[in-house]
Amino acid sequence: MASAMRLARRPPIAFSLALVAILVAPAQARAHALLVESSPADGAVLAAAPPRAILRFDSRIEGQLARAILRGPDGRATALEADGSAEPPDRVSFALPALAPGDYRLTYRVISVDGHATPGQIRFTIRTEPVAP
Ligand SMILES: [Cu+2]
Repeated sequence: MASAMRLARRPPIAFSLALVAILVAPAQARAHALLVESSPADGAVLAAAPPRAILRFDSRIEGQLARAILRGPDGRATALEADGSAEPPDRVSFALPALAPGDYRLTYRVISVDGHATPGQIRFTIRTEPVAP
């Protein structure tokens, strides 16, 4: 009786494999098209408005399918156009409109070549220009 209960408590191999698959899957899902760097960098405080935002990933992305939305200090959301078929395949750039000083949040979504989507965001601040003495 006691040995039968011990046997019943031992997890079946299929269950163990399923558990391993569950533990490993999220790591694999994160393993592609991670943002490596951006310009502006996340959290950057800039003295002047940048003409474009550039995102670089750790793998190739489908540049044509990249999307981004910029929210500025007025709260308005502006859809940005991904530009640059000439970009290296691991990056995408977005032309920015003329930006007033303030806090900005760029929300992006890119598709890696294996079809997985990577969403994310970067924040940056354009300083108010100092008054000339
Ligand atoms: Cu993938």
